[in-house]
Amino acid sequence: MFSKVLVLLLSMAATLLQGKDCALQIAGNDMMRFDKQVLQVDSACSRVTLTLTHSGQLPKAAMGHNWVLTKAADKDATVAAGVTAGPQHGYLQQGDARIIAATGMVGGKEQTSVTFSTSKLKVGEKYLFFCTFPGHVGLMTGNFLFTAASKAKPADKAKPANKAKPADKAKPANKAKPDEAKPANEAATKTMPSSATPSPQ
Ligand SMILES: [Cu+2]
Repeated sequence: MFSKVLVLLLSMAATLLQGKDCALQIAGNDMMRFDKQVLQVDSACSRVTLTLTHSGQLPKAAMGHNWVLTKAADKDATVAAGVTAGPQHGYLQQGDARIIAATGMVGGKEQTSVTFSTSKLKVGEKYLFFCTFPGHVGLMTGNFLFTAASKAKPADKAKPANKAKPADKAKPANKAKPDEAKPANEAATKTMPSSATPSPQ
């Protein structure tokens, strides 16, 4: 009994030291789209597990998706190298150091996941996630935000209150422009029953 409590306490302490495990979910469909354009974790997450679900029906060979994370600046080269690597390597260059994390390719109704450490990520750096299946990156790219852990924020740094704007900087009143006077009967005749006598000019 006592030892169980001890083990529990130790594991809690270990968790505190290691930071927490965080989870992200994303899905890709048959329309070549991810269901999220932005994914975010904060620096309190020491490990992240990303689960990719293919919500469509099409097979991997036709509409495969993966989820790859790199610095924004590394995206294009990573995709190009992946396409060259070909389907036998899941459209990823093996040992590509630019890749921070990547899942395998999935087809319709399949699911996969990858767990990665956030130790290489820097708050403030721009990261992108994308699919390296040929032709997909244009539509299947999103922002990956790695943000500073949210410690109890100092109560809203006194935002400048939304000052009511000085009441309508006297817009020039809509002066009825004399020259716009439409021919009076044009609009009227449209709604007028045909039997009605047009008003005399
Ligand atoms: Cu894809």
